[in-house]
This record gives sequence, C-alpha cells and structure tokens, in this order.
Amino acid sequence: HKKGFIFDLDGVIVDTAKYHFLAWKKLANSIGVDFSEVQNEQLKGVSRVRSLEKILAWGNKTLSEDEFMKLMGLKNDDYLSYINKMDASEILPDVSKTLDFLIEKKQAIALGSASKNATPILQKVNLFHKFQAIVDGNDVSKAKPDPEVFLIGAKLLDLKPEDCIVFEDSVAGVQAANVANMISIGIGEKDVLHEADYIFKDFTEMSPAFLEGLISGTVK
Ligand code: G16
Ligand code: MG
Repeated sequence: HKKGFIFDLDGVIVDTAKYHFLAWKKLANSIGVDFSEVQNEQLKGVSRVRSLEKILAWGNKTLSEDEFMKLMGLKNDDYLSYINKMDASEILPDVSKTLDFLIEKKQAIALGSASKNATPILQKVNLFHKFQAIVDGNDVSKAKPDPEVFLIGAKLLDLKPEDCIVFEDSVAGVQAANVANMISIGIGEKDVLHEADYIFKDFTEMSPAFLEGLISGTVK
C-alpha cells in the first residue's frame, strides 16, 4: 500500500510561529499597534497578506497599497533574519523519526504549507531532501480551509486524495484536509483540533503501529 503523507510546516515540523510573532510584533509596534501572543495564535496557517490585514484591522489602521507592500517586505526581511539562524536542532520532537519510518516503508511524502518561505526553511533544518513534493504559498491561490494546497500535493504525488493523510496544527488546515477527503491528523490540543480524525499532542505520542495502520488502511 502506498499512501501520501502530507505535512504542514509551521507547528508540525518546526515552530516558526515564534519568529513570525517577533517579526509581526516589531512591525505592528513600529506603526503604533499592540500585538500579543494571543493575536499571534490567530495568524497561524494564515497567509502573509491576510496576517497584515488582520493586524491593521486590530489597530484600526488603513494604509496605501504602496505602504502595505513595503511593510510586508520589512516583516519578511526581519522574519528571514531569524530563519537564517535555524538548524536541525529546531525540528520538533520525533518528526525526523516519523519521516524516516515512512521513507523506509516506501511511502510518499509531501509538504503542504501556507508559507512562501517553506523551501529555505526545510533546507536550513536539513529536511528538504526527504520530501518528494513541496506545495507552499507560492503555488496556491486559495488559502486553507480551501483544500487546494493538499489537492495539489496529492496530484504531485500521483495519488488519490483518499489515499492521503495530512498532519496539521491549525483548525483551518484540519478543515482543508477534511474537505479534500483525506485523513486529518491534528498535532496539538484536543479541544482546539476536535474536527480532526485523530489528534496527538506531538509525534512522540504516535506509535509505529498507528503509522503502520495508516499505511495498510486498517486505520481510516
Ligand atoms: C505558515 C504560518 C503562518 C504564516 C504563513 C505564511 O503557515 O503558520 O503564520 O503567516 O505560513 O508565511 P510566510 O510569510 O513565510 O509566507 P503553515 O501553513 O506552514 O502553518
Ligand atoms: Mg501550521
């Protein structure tokens, strides 16, 4: 049985949310807008454009198109300064072990992320070579919960959506996987990700037997 395992990036493979937070906070404060960790939660899995729109709405600010583009560039430059310092030590617990297990079982592996910086991040943490397909913010026109990102992933892996399994930490991502008719596995809190078919706190809680079940189809 060959299945497609599609991983979200931020919150599943690495915790880049902390760098998004630092960069958005600096940018928001520079235009006189407060920005908290609670607000940062609401930007998880959300595109860069939509994130800035939300921050401006929270601060009751309007900007010209030019200023908007300039601030997006500043935020990304700041974010990339953190990304450039990343290494393999930032891979979340047992992610590498899970990837290696699936590769050993000859399974197909793809990335399905909203980030436009997905490729450099995977390269920095030295995981890029483990993915057969990368679908990120540069490839999609419709954001999660639209299933586009995962459907493109299935297509690139040459697999049917129902033969794919998605690992996601965001509610919108879980919903996207469900709409795509894929098995959704939430990585995070049960009360937040209750729409997922299965939920784990992190990959240390996922047994090889569970992964075997996904591959053989006994877990569905
Ligand atoms: C990630 C983060 C979001 C971020 C988005 C766009 O998505 O969760 O907070 O806004 O990427 O990132 P960038 O500015 O790098 O294009 P995911 O889907 O990997 O969780
Ligand atoms: Mg995520």
